[in-house]
Amino acid sequence: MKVVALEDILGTEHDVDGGNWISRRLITKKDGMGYSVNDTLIKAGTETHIWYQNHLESVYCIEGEGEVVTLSDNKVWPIAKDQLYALDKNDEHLLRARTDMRMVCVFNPPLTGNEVHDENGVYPVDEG
Ligand code: 9YT
Repeated sequence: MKVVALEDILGTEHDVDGGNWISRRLITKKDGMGYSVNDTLIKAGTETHIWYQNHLESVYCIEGEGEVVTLSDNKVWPIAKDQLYALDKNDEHLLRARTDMRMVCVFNPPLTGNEVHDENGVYPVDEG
């Protein structure tokens, strides 16, 4: 059993600034859970290209609103507080934040904790 407090993550290497977003990595690979959990803030007015080719991600919005555009079909998915979207097909997408958004993000396989997107919006495979 363990308890992780957000305040203990702030200012550490697991408090990652991705530009359009700030991701606080609460549970990472080293915790041995088989998934990772982030508390992520998305900045109002931003659009982020994301394509997690190596991870499945569920994203639960607990504050704010915006939309996701899936690029395979150009479908627009409005997202608001208390809604979760699951990128169950490694979907390439745009994330647009109309307001500041706060998201709980779960990744399988787990993030090591320090990842930022590459130029294609991808996190690398962890070979470790
Ligand atoms: C919601 C989303 O995918 N934002 C990008 C950051 C990423 N989810 C993270 O590492 O927290």
